[in-house]
Amino acid sequence: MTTAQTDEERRLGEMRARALAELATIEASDALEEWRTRYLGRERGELTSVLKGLGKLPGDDRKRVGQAANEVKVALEQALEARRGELRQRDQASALERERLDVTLPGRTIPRGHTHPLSLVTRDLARIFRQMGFEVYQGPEVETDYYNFQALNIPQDHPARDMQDTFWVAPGQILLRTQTSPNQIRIMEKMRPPVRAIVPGRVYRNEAIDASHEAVFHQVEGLLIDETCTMAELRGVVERLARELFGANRKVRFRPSYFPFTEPSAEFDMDCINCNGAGCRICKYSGWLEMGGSGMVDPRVLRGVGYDPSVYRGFAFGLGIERIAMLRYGIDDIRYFAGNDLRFLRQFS
Ligand code: FA5
Repeated sequence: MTTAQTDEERRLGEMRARALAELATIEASDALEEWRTRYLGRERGELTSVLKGLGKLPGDDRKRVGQAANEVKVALEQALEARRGELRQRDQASALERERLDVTLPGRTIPRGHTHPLSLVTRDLARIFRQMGFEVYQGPEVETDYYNFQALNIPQDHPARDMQDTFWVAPGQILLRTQTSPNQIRIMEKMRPPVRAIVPGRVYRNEAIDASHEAVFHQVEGLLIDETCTMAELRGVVERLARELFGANRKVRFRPSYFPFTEPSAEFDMDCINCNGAGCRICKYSGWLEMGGSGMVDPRVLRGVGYDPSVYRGFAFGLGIERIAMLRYGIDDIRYFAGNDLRFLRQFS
């Protein structure tokens, strides 16, 4: 038996059609939520208001309308979920499209760094000295007057200070080290003999800069202390260094010199790598290239660090690393090293 549709049933049918049509046009998730509240919301949803009115209907109608309302509710809920799924998929697809990677594009190459020529030479020096049993140490670039000068037998007002015009941090007390020699003292204070140490590092002098002088440059300090130790051994070490760096036939010569912390003192030269001693522009026609300063550690310096000079003796030397790098790579101006010109730096690896 068919029963005539109640007003409520007609209203439900119309609402369902309207709600579904609206849903199909919704594009954003906040609009979906608004749609849900409007039709299915517990407080003021249109469907809820039909359900709330059921109590007023006569028994038969109440059951039919109740069923119909439930069907509409289920249909709307399912349609809502389906639309939500569609929108989610669409959003994901457009995100993929936006973030698409074109793997056929060539990658961006990361430029490779180069080892600085001074680092290359320092590394070589460390290797050569390690082979001779020396250990490599480091010391501070900001030094006290005591370590840089006084403990090295250079008291205040000593004329030797004039040769190393200084950058002071606290005048008379703290300075940028002018040489790596303060590490002789630092090492002897910490170690008991035998000592075999080298200390490479940066040093600072208030210099007039030219093609062979920088205000910031590098030295390597060497120190050997033992019960027996002679200048012949110093010569052997320097000769081996020159030959490892510049070839097996290199000759070395010692010239008497003066340093307050060594006695006797000597500067050492190597025969010119360009002309083999004949004389050329590079060696200023002398046949020799200056390598560094050296000498037997002064007994006063040994006593100052608590070593007994009647038991221990030793030698020390200091070389300029830039000068070695210039000879090795044929560089004619020291200012290239800190000039930051990539055309220069890229030649080394
Ligand atoms: C010294 O600095 C002593 N400390 C060396 C020494 C150590 C002697 C241990 C005895 C015992 P000198 O001032 O000569 O000495 O410098 C040593 C080397 O540093 C020089 O032979 C030179 O190669 C380098 N050098 C000196 N001044 C400069 C500069 N302005 N620019 C670049 N290299 C420099």
